[in-house]
Parts: sequence; structure tokens; C-alpha cells
Amino acid sequence: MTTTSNALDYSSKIYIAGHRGMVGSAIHRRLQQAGYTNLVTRHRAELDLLDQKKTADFLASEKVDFIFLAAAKTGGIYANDTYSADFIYENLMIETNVIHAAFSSGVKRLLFTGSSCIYPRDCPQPIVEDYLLTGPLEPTNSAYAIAKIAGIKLCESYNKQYGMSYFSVMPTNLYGPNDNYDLNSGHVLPALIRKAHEAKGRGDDSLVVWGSGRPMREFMYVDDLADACVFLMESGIAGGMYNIGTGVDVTIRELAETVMDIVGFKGGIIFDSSKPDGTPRKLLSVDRLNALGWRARTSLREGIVKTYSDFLAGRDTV
Ligand code: GFB
Repeated sequence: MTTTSNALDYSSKIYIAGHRGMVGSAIHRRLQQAGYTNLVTRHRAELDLLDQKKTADFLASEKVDFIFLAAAKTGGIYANDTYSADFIYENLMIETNVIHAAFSSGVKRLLFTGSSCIYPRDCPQPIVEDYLLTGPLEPTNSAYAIAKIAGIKLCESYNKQYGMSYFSVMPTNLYGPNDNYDLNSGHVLPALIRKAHEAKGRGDDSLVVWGSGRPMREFMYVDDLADACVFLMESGIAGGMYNIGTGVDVTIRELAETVMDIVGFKGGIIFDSSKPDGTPRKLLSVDRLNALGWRARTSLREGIVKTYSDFLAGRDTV
């Protein structure tokens, strides 16, 4: 160990699992901006986190002080519903392998990233952390949610039995640089950016929005999530479970209209009712984290403007 402190410091050796994904790359960026230099990363070809032995050997030999666990199989409503076996298997394996190996190799402080879909489908709004396991899950993503709930329980159990300080954070729906723009496997916000951009390019009259447009979602720019994760790990407070969100939600119709306005697509919207709506609403209560002094900074409009320019830059590169 290079430090005995319970909070991050500049000599800390920090492993970011999943540093190429949207969340992991944002955490990596945030740590670099803050001046942390001893950052450890491995891409999938170098370390397969589904492999228990390789994961354990890696953490035993690297002797890192802190871990941000952002590696996960993620996707939008269609991918979650269609490939539920892959979602539950891969997420359970990654979490179990990394969290147990972290414990075995003496890592006292770790941050695990979950998801707001762990809460019951019809729970009161805004959703406080204590609503976990108080009702049935949304069927389109229950396999993924069960895996993420297992990750929360792993952290909680290692904290309780062994005195570790492992955080579980539950981000609301995220978007930003390095998002997945595939129309089948991605989430709504990148899908709408791509659809609006392509519809504008073709001169279409309308674009297709899945479902009724009535579900409400809270969207957070991923750099705000990364800021909250680093804030918690720097805080020195004991591990626990924290929702991370903005406190503001919009309907999918409002989201589509905002994206169309930013992209400059002037056509109409066709709602495809053959696609599922999913959870009607999942607005997180951020009171627990706000009470520590943290708040999200990026407005939805500002975040979409930044994300659209990242999308355009990516297209230029391709
Ligand atoms: O972002 P999304 O796929 O995930 O869909 P969830 C949010 C809402 O947007 C749903 C609608 O009501 C979709 O029907 N929607 C409209 C679209 N047009 C589109 C489109 O073109 N693409 C997509 N993808 N949606 C996921 C969970 O749920 O959220 C995961 O499945 C995870 O487990 C993630 O929790 C954050 O918010 O419904």
C-alpha cells in the first residue's frame, strides 16, 4: 500500500475498472483533471474481468489503494429486455470478481456504480435509498437490476462483516462523451441525437420516438456523475449507498423536442407504440448526497449541446 489514509490523496494508486466506457472514461478524466497521476487501467484484451482468477491475480500483484468499479454491461430498454441473460451474467461476474478480489488484496475503499433501475417500478417519487427492495422491479430491466442489487449487497456485506468502506452509487440515466449511439442497444438520449441528426441530413418530415413519449426520466451529464464519485472517495466518510442525480426530470416527448431543437431538425415526431415505455417515472432523491455538499452543475440543455458536439466530432473522425 502506498497510503494508509482512508480517503484519496495524490500518492494513491487508483484502479479504474472500465476506463473506456462512458462512466469509466469520465471518472478517469475527472481524476486526471484533479491532479491524480497514479492511475491504473486495463482494457478488456489485457484483463477479462469475467475471469475470477485473472482478476484476483491482477489485484493481488498491482496492490492498488482505491478502486472505481465502472466496468459493466449496460444498454437501453431494448437491449436489457432482449439480452437479459448477458446482462445478469456479465454484471454479476464482474462485480463479484472485482469486489471480492479488492477485499482479498486489502483494498479498503472502493466505489461501485449501480443504476436507478434497482428501485421498485412503482415506488413513490422522488426515490430515496431506503426504497430498495420494497416492491417488484420493472420487467424490461429486472435481470440487470438484480445484478446491480447484488453489487450493492456485496459492498454492504463487506462493510458490515469486514469493516471495509465500499460505496454503491445509483446514478440516474446518464449521457455524454463516449456514449453508445447504436439505435438498438443504446439509451434514449444518444438514440434521439443520432435520429435527429440523420433525419435532418436526409430532409425527413419526422423522426420515430419509441413508446408513448409520456414516461419521465431524469438525465445527468456523465461528468457530473464522475465529479460526485471522486467527491465521495475524497471525502473520508464511511462507505454506503448514495443516489446521484439532478433532481429534475422531463417527459420523453420534452426530451425529443429539446434534442430536435439543439440539432436543428424541424420535422415532427411519430410515436412507435410497439416499443415499451418501461418505468413510468424514476426521479431520484439526491438529499443524502446534497447534505454532504455536492450538487450537479450541468443543465440538460447545456449537456445535450456538449454531447451533440462530441457526437459530431466522432463522426468527423470516422
Ligand atoms: O434510455 P432507455 O432505453 O432506458 O429508454 P430506460 C427510456 C425511455 O425512452 C423509454 C423511450 O420509455 C423508451 O421507450 N425511447 C424513445 C427510446 N425513443 C427511444 C429510442 O430511440 N431509444 C431508446 N433506447 N429509448 C434503462 C434500463 O431503462 O435505463 C437500464 O433498461 C438502465 O437497466 C438504464 O437502468 C439507465 O430508462 O427505460
